Amino acid sequence: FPWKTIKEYEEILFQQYKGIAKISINRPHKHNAFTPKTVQEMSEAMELARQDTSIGVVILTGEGGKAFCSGGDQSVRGDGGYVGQDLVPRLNVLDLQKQIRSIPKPVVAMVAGWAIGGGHVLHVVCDLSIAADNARFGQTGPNVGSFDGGFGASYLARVVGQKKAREIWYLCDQYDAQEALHMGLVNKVVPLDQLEATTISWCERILEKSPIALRMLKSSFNAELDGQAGIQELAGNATLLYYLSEEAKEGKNAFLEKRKPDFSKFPKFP
Ligand code: 2NE
Repeated sequence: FPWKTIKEYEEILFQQYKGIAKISINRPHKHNAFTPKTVQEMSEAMELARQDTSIGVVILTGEGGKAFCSGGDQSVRGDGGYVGQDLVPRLNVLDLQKQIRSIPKPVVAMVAGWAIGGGHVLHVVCDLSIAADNARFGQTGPNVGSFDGGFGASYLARVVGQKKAREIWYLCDQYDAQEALHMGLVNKVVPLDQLEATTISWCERILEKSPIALRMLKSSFNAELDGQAGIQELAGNATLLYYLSEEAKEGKNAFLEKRKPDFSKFPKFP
């Protein structure tokens, strides 16, 4: 596919094809483990994809065909988090998880090879996951002295159920693509050589749909789980729709024209 680079980064690729943005971790020598810098770059790219009105869907993936992401880079894990060039320990991947969930456009995980640890959680929080037949899924936290009790636990349990989520975390087993499909952890499994074509075809079908309907649906799915923050997202979309109406414009225009607003012509719907 003729991907065009949107912006050059050191640890990720950020590309566009039609209305699809692709954010790809580019550290295949470490199975795409992330450092604070990787996450900071992904976070910036996700924000750019959010702000770009020509982009309707985002693919999250990893380069090399052998790994989606193997979680936090253990070689830069220090006391209190993962240590970047500024020597400050961070767990900034948690902010990226929230961004993936709140960007008002579908995010599709395109998973080849390992989706492990914090890398597994990244695909879990995506709207959809398409897996290659070589994909392998699992958590490792209790093996390596870590855990993700946020979306990595509670949202995983919403996806696969409480018993399975507890098994995934307590045993740290690895599951193949068919097992992942069976437990509802991924939407589709395809041969590795068809992974990108299938993912793009799904994205193209999404791009044919009404962007506001998709945005409302995403925030509605989130609102059910995310409490006050989820309601804020959904309500923000209601405000967006209201601003588009003549009724809301009457309020703004009246203020600017220094007159009393006349809302009498607007229906009081049952
Ligand atoms: C993924 C797995 C099972 C693959 O095994 P294998 O045998 O296929 O590959 P190998 O040889 O282990 O990995 C290839 C290279 O990538 C590095 C390895 O060290 C190796 O490098 P060399 O020895 O060739 O130099 N590598 C792989 N994953 C890495 C990592 N996460 N950090 C640094 N280097 C890594 C196997 O590689 C594996 O188990 N990897 C570790 C998975 C893991 O435990 N991740 C961290 C979980 S904790 C987390 O991500 C987290 C959290 O719990 C909470 C908040 C935020 C993050």
